[in-house]
Amino acid sequence: MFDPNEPISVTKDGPLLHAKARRDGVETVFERHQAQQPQCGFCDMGLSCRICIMGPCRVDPFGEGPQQGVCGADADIIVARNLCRMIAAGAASHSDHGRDLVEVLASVAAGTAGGYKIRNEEKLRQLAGEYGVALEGRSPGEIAGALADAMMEDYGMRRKAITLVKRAPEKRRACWDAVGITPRGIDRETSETLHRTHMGVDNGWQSLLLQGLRNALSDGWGGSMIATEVSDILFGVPAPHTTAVNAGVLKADQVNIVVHGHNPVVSEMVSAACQDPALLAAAEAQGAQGINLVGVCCTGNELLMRRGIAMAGNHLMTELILSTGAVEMMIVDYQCIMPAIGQAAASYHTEMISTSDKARFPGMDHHEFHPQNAAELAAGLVQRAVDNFANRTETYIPVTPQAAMGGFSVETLIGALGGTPDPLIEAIKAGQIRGAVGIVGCNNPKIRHDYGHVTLTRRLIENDILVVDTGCVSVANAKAGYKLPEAIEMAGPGLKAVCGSLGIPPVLHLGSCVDNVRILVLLSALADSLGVDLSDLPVAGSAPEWYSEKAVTIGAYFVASGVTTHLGPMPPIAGSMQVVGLLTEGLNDVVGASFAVEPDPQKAAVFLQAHIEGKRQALGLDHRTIG
Ligand code: BF8
Ligand code: SF4
Repeated sequence: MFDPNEPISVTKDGPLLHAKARRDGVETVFERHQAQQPQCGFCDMGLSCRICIMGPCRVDPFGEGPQQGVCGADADIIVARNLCRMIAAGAASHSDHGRDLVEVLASVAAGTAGGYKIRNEEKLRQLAGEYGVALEGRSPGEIAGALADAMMEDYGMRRKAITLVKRAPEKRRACWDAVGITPRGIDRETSETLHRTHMGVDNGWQSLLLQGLRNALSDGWGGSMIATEVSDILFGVPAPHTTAVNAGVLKADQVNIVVHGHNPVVSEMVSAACQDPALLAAAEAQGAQGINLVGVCCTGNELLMRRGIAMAGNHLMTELILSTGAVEMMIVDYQCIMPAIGQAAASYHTEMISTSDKARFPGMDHHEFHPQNAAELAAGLVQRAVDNFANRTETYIPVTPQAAMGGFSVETLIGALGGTPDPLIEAIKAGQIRGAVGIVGCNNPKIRHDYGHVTLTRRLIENDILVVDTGCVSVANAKAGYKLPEAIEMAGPGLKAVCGSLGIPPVLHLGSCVDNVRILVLLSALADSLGVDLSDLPVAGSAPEWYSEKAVTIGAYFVASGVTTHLGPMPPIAGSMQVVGLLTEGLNDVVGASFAVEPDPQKAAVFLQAHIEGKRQALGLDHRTIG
């Protein structure tokens, strides 16, 4: 476990701002984590159940106490049910985010969405084609309306399979059909998981876990994919940008506004308002040199990907950046926003604003964004942030920003390769690039902040493995300097040569957590070009510091898609060796991939390398012996 006597983070800004927060008497996630020790061992192993009120129950892992809950559920059933409920919650979160975007798309089509518009007609037409929407003689608005309707049907129960599973290689779809885990409807799978895990429904731990995989697939190839694609239609397809990261992106002489959360529906409107000449003039009248919008967490990633907007930090930095005293306003939507953050802000002049009808927080002012009022509301909030500049006292911004390159969509990546994935495939076949790993997910105070991400990434690129990242990992790696074209100097010779010739860094930022679907689409293009299944590719996933239910779902849809995935923290399944066995071994025979758990990123790098070399060998490519 994390040692409280060591610095909380491998970053420079983290420990400095943590010390400042402590001087200011602000309690953070690190102190609260410490105060929770020791955490419950039953829960940690997945052996406690509070699904019904005959309980709560727990199973004794040492075999001395009860081995069944009041209803008779044993360790295997309890562990499997708990894990499936985590997957359902993660899928619901991403997919509900996707639903919000579909609603904005429908409002744009109806002409009731204020400042939103279709920014990328090409993507609109492409998606509409995939959904079988007629294009002939229709305006973009009409196509958008029909597409939104068709996407809404994916959420329901009218289809045998959600539409975008068609994007997966044929062999993968055949595998899902054979196992019976092709997702039918996005909400349907989440709802069925909750049904099956109710007391007295599905008590087969294997059949429960298969439903968990189907539910996860309904997110990866459904709700999250819709979230990403509709965001691209409404806000543009990301293209590479140079930007800046770490707490140093806050500016002592400007009005600083931070957006936090996940849905670009809010942050894009705030971004537009920050460029309003009248508001910029108001800022100047307050003595500020401008309005500086920065992001944290995934809504920041969305802005960085499309607009090159700077990122102040990831999950464990969200409270700490407030201790700079330089934030006039933080505007949040939903997911990963700690309920304590309003309390941290109360020690400073920072105004905290919540915006979603489904997410309230203590210590925040609530101003609900809807497509109809978003532009006006965003402008009003930015004005309020400008006015708050006058209340600022001293600021403490102890670092200078780190430059980074972000904004790699599948479209721009394949564009950079000359319009086809073939050059990447050739580099893999030739062994210059051994394979690729998608490193994704969160921070977790159980692990030194960003240590898992940057250590694993460094080891992989040194060994000629291309890294793509999303979510909070992407900020960690950007802060470490891995996202500049010059970072090829840290890479092995083959990766250095390939990235050098393309002018790209060895670590590519693919976006927010819903954007993990970009990885699925990219891998499908590679698999189709090679004529193989996703599980044959020399690739893997990893979540070295994951904390959230969404991350469990992402890991599960990666594995169900054939991508073996490493986890840093152990999921709460150790109470059932049957469940552990199925997830870490047995799934190889079912979906051609499995989970691996290894908290030490150095050892995880060796495991991932060995996995990639094993896949190379199976493909008949040159391979190395690892470990
Ligand atoms: O969706 S990586 S801590 S911010 S859950 Fe959250 Fe994890 Fe960060 Fe984004 Ni994803
Ligand atoms: Fe206990 Fe069974 Fe109820 Fe769970 S579902 S709380 S194990 S009685």
